[in-house]
Amino acid sequence: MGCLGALLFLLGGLGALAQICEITEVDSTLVERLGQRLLPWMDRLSPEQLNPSIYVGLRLSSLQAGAKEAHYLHSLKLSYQQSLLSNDNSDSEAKPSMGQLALYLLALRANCEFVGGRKGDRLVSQLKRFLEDEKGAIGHNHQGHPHTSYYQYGLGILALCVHQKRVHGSVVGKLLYAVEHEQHLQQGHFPVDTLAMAGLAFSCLKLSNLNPSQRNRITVALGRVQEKILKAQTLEGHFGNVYSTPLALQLLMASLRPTVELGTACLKAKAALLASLQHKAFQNPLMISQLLPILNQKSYVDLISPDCEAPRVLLEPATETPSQTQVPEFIHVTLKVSSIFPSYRHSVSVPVSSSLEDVLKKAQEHSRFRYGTQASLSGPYLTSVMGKKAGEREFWQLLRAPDTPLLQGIADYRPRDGEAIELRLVGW
Ligand code: B12
Repeated sequence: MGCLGALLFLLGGLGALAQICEITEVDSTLVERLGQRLLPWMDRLSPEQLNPSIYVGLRLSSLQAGAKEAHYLHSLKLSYQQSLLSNDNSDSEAKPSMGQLALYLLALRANCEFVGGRKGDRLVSQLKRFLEDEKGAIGHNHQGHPHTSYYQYGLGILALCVHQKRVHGSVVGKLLYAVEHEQHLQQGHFPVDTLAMAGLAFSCLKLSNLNPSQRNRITVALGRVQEKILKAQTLEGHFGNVYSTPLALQLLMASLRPTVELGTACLKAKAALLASLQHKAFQNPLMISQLLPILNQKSYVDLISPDCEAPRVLLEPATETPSQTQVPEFIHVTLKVSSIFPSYRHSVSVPVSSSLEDVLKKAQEHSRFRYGTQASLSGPYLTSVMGKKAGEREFWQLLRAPDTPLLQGIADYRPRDGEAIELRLVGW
């Protein structure tokens, strides 16, 4: 055992190990800059742009947005209640998904509200119904898949749990089974994010003792989640990738099984995360919303009993440095699509620092390229290419040729000069 090991052992003896995975002493200017990036998104109040995750992230952070924050919650309530409680099924496309309803319930809890009353009860029933449907889709023999994902399934259980609403043991049982037989989660593309969300749901159930008959199974599954996440640590220190690390840390922070190995892994992850922050890797508001809680030593599990009186620093809008108007420099990016016939390949010229979305737009204007997107909490999601829509359990994967999947979506990724980007239809 090295110096660090000895220190951790000593802390354990003092009963302080529960805080072993906390990310403390992060430069407050760095944290404020992250919060400032959320502010412009809080002015976007149209139903497709409202994002309950932003509200949750801010409330669990050390920062606050004053009146803007209250107004944002008000808009969330209007929008979610209207679309979820209206009996009008004509625009069912626009109705929030199970995961979005779950995030909305987390947002209410982040404001120290318990969902209740006639309207609240209807929302809880809807979420329970969603979970029952998903349980049906997974099937008795666990051969099927949820229509959404195990990520949203875990999120749904977590949201009900922080509101102290019990879900049937058979619903929890499907998530337990998926973790116990990890091929179900491993097949997916982002096992660390999914495992972390399942683990957060289990932690909540365990702490709230809502499903006492499954207590032992939940404890074992939590241990397994922790072990899998630790195994997924990269040489750099991230759990999975840079963007799964915040949720992984939320889970590890809420861990009830602190060990020396965990302490060492968390220190490494903290270093990797701080390096990513310096490199401005966190621009996407959803990603920032998952990161801010851990920089304030909080996780979604803290929504069991949130501290709404905790002092938080008021965010001021970032002061913009006027950019000098220069003649834009241009870069060339090659766009490839081989999953269709005839295949497509075209080089596009765009200004430096254009997003991949700008490349797609330019290609659409100047060639036979066509694409379609759908708004999501992470930004525009690519749904179709050259008229071909991704089917159920398929998606248009973004890759840097020849074979490196991108870690960002079309709105955030900024290709470099000479890069070739492939859009590939794959199963998940
Ligand atoms: C499940 C999932 C998927 C599924 C989604 C299908 C489904 N029916 O669920 C699949 C495997 C298809 C997928 C694909 C991709 N994903 Co994904 N995905 C997730 C995951 C685990 C959960 C998303 C979710 O359900 N959220 C909850 C619900 C309530 O929110 P929602 O907005 O309504 O959910 C929808 C969107 O999230 C959308 N979606 C999923 N992934 C992505 C990624 C981007 C960039 C966008 C704009 C939308 C989007 O699908 C969800 C279901 O409709 C998150 C993990 C996380 N930490 O958030 C990663 C995550 C969001 N994905 C990520 C990435 C990078 C991608 C891809 C760009 C990968 C690639 N190289 O192609 C593609 C998207 C490409 C495209 N066509 O635009 C990153 C985003 C990082 C970032 N910087 O923003 C995350 C954080 C995973 C990670 N750790 O790297 N994903």
